[in-house]
Amino acid sequence: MSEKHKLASGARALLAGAIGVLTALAVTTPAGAAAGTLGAAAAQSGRYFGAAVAAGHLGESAYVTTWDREFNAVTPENEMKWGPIEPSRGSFNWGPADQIANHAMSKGMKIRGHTLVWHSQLPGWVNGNMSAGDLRSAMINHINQVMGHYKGKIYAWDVVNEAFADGGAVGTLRNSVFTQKLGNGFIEEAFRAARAADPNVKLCYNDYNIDDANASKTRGVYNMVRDFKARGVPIDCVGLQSHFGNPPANYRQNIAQFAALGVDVQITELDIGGSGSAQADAYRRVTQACMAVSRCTGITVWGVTDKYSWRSGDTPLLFDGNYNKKPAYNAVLNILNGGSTPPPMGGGTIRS
Ligand code: 9MR
Repeated sequence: MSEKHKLASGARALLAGAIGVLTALAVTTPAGAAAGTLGAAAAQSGRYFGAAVAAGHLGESAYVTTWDREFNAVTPENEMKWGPIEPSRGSFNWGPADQIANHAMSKGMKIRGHTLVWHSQLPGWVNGNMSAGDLRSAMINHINQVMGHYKGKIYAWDVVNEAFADGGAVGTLRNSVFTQKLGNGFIEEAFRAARAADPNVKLCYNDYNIDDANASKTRGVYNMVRDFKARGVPIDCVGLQSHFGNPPANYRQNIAQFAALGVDVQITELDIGGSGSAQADAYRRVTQACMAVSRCTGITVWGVTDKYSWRSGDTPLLFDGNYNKKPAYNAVLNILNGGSTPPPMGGGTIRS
């Protein structure tokens, strides 16, 4: 090889090395470098950042593009609920839920399964005319079939959703067909059935208005989780839905107190009404609270864009109706990237 050729091949090797390094940097995003999307930023601390997605909007390219670009997790907004997925007994409508799940898997996203046992969005055939035995076998079959269909594909299931009452003494459950027929033990029965159906998925209890560390509804759920842990009833996580006006001042302490029981905490349906810097500030405090507790494993916002939110009049999400990033988006991204503006620890109201 001539000197000139040696030089040229040396330069090529250097260049290849440099490209290799650059590629590695681009793929792994080293600590300290800011990631440009919510999912990538959350992944730096081993967390996910998800959105609730509805199959009915998947034909809208800006919707899917925003989902794919920004989020590394998804919760089907309605498609896995008992009514939509088992509209008549033993006959399952997998199509819309599969559409979301297949898309998510093709992008390597985590999927939160929502939800197996909930008093709302039940099919008409689940009702008070059933005997206790019949309702029990319908519930267990539902858990087996749905968890079986998605075995190996789901990160965490909301096994039971919104079982606690908003008022009454600590620990009071909401009156439902489940409490009426099966008694308060239906929650435990559902969790035991879920563990048997799939031992490898995280099993969550999910609810709203359990964000204030001292609220009586929160105490009820806390006591249940502590009791489940003490008696070996399977439970792996608590979902704080977090449909806010404002996060309570003790939100971080609340996350920490659940985590201390030996469960993960996930923020599962976050949306915060408002706009501009006030909304950005509230989102920042929520994100900081999760980042402060190692067992807070991820955040899901309850929709991609304000225009399709269940409370769209409150403009509660991170992207406006035209998929523009809002100030709240930048606030969340900054905190996920390790930004540390101290939060004003003001109080606030909780949306019911
Ligand atoms: O966002 C969901 C909306 O499209 C449905 O009409 C509604 C039906 O009850 O459920 C909404 O999602 C709820 C979630 O499943 C459970 N927590 C409260 C959410 C907002 O109502």
